[in-house]
Amino acid sequence: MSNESLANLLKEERRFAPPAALAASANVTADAYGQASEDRLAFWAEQARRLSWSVEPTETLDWSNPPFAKWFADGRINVAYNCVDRHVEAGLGDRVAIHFEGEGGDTRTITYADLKDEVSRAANALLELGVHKGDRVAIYLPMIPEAVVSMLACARIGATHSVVFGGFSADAVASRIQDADAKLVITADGGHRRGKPSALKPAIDEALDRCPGVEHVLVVRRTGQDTAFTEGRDVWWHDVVDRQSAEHTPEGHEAEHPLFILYTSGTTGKPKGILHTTGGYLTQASYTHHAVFDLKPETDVYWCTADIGWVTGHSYIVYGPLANGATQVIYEGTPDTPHQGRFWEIVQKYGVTILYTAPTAIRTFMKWGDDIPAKFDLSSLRVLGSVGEPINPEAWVWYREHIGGGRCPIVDTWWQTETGAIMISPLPGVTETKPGSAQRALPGIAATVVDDEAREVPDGSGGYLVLTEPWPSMLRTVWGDDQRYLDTYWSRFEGRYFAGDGAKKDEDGDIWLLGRVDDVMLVSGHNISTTEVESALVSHPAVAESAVVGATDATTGQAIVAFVILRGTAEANDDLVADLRNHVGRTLGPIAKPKRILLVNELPKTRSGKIMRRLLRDVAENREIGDVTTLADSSVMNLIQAQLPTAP
Ligand code: 6R9
Repeated sequence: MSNESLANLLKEERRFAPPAALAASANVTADAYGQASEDRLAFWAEQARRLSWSVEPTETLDWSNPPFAKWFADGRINVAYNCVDRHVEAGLGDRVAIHFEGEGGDTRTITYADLKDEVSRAANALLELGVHKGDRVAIYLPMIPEAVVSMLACARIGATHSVVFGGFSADAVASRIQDADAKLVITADGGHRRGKPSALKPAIDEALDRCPGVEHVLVVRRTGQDTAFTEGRDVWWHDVVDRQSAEHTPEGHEAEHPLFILYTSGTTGKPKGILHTTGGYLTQASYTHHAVFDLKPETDVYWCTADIGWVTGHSYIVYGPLANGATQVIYEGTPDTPHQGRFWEIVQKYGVTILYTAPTAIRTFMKWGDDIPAKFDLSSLRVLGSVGEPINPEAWVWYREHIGGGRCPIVDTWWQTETGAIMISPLPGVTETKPGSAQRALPGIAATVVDDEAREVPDGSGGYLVLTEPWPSMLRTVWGDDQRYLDTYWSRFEGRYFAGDGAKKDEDGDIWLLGRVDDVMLVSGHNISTTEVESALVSHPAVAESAVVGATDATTGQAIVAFVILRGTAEANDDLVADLRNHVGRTLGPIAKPKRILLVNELPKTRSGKIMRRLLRDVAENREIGDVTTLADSSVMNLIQAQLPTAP
């Protein structure tokens, strides 16, 4: 990807300085960069001291057997104690930890004292069900407080959790349970989605036919729908957890004890079980949450809209915010139930000050129209975050104006399941932000962009994103498959972590993410990133969202095919399509003009909102559609195909 086209395409010149008041009282100032670069390990050792250890570590990093890292290896720590008990012991038991908002409007207010009792009861219940330190527990739950409680209960007793998205099929669940060899499954009768109860337990019943290692299923009653029970195996949460003692003494676990496994699908092959451990993970999850969101736990109300089944839910709903004593909102449902202003109603109701969401959601809100958020009081907001995909500059500016009232800094946070915590992001009180760029590695993190030969590219050029130093919350391996860990992440470039993302550095050295390298297109010998063509399309006033793929083409190698969703007000016709092609040509240059533009109402997305371009490539190349099991809604592909004209 040494081509000039990557570097030169998008010109984004808007700049936004941090608000003066925020800068003046920011948790982290520009000094942190200097301090960390002077002595990176001392910097992380200091961040580890933000936590309470039962045995303070004297070692920071053991990198004697790279790339198998050990952080804080001689320390002992209990993650649940750090997320719950220590706040209660500090006299903050009455502080709200979770404002839970059910989709149907039912609510629960859970203080840190309540959470401590509930996590302790659940920990005692796990022990009674025969779960011991080192065992694996699969969690398949909707977005309800019991999901948080279950994860913390596992962490408390040293059981390793594997959370599986509540939308995955029985097959996907079964393969993950088998791979992790889980002993217990925690699930619910169902959850509320789009105004209806949606069953979960039947998928577990089906999966468990193939998982003989599972001894018990602990079932939360959420919807009250009819639920089949297998005698001797299945037990209700309210029967087993509620009668337990609220006393449980947390033991300090080894810093490298496995905290969780989280499966990431990748594009091919069986899902990889990404393994995270205890002390380093919590250190970086907690520090980055404090630094990137500028959390003031006494006054902020934080809301991360991610699902718990995504790494974002692990690090920025459960571990980071709770370790920092945050008050947060957890919402069960979808953004348009019962109406398209639901998110803004929640921000207004709870006075949310920090909002962390995904570009896919922001583009959906753009499509629904500016008038919807305008009906609500969003003046409590002060910091806005984005995660999951590159955010198109136009969506960034829309987020800033229509949600942030033009006053909130936006932190575009780049990271992965594998990195465990945020790696590249602006700091809200420090960075002059640029729409569409994640900008700079955080203090203590080393990232750069290299070419095919592993040479660092000069400013103004593109290539592959790599991480050049180990970091505390890095994955430790692929569960049960060290070789796959080496092959996937550490063999492309000697001694450097290969993230699999394309990126460029601008003239200031700031980093722009360009999407997965698998998605980069090669058109007449030019590398063109799908992200940049998509951003050019989204910068047209008629476009809400787009997905771009390269389809095999006899003359140009690949041809650009764009799938476009229009904004609510735009009218679809041939003139508009011609105008969109020309708009891309004007913005990026003639080489980037899509050969075909297809107007659609939906795009295929994973449960964390990432566009699955692979499936669109199948459509564009008139092939049979590939594996759709990780789609949020597997019917989307039928809808798209039904809408399309037959290909020329
Ligand atoms: C946290 C998370 C990781 C992949 C990553 C990249 C994309 C995430 C991004 C971003 C551009 C950002 N990604 N954040 N791309 N800008 N701010 O999403 O983890 O689900 O494992 O996905 O998501 O392609 O490599 P995960």
